[in-house]
Amino acid sequence: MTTPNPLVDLPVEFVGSFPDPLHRLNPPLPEIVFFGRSNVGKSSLINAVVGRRIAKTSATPGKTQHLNVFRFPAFYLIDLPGYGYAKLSQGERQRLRHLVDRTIRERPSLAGVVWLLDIRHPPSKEDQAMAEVLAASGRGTIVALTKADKLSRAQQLNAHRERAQDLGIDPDSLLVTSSAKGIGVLDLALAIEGAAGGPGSSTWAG
Ligand SMILES: Nc1nc2c(ncn2[C@@H]2O[C@H](COP(=O)(O)OP(=O)(O)O)[C@@H](O)[C@H]2O)c(=O)[nH]1
Ligand SMILES: [Mg+2]
Repeated sequence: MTTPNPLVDLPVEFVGSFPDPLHRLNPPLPEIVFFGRSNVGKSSLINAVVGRRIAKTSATPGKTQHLNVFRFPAFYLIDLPGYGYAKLSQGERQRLRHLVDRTIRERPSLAGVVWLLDIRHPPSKEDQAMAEVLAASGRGTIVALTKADKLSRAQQLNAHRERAQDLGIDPDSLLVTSSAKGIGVLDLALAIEGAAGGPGSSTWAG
């Protein structure tokens, strides 16, 4: 028997969309945050991992400017706006960077961060800036490499190693994923379930 995805049968509700990175949620529960570059496949991966469409996917990126919060019985999932969208003004980009930065550094109940990077591309300047924010925050983080189905199996192995080198981290802390093909989705769901047991119980690399 294969392990079932622990998240797919949980009830979930949309709590709201909040511009304040420190917006307090009631009741306070552990929070898992998803973030990454605009168009990296964040909404698709969120939907794949929870087994239903809760996050809006879009071919026109750069729409969400707020924290979108979803309540599961024992934790919150927070969908952060994608950064790095080229068509945003300098001021808007800065505002987004600031929002992501403060969310990751300062939210008191953050139990885990899922950071998404396209498996095919080296981290952009903004990705690198985010990597620094993450490292400085000491938050338990999973790096999900997205859209693996766009590469052959051999290319995936290569790219996995290259992205680990780019980031200067162990390949084992990178998770190869594809929401289109379901690759890595169960592993991510299990990691989220583990981390959401509470900030103290997280076993994610910090
Ligand atoms: N081939 C492939 N395409 C994907 C995958 N995930 C997302 N996409 C596509 O990438 C685009 C952006 O996806 P979306 O989830 O909205 O990205 P977001 O802006 O990061 O939320 C859409 O056209 C998706 O269909 C994947 O795993 N494989
Ligand atoms: Mg999205």
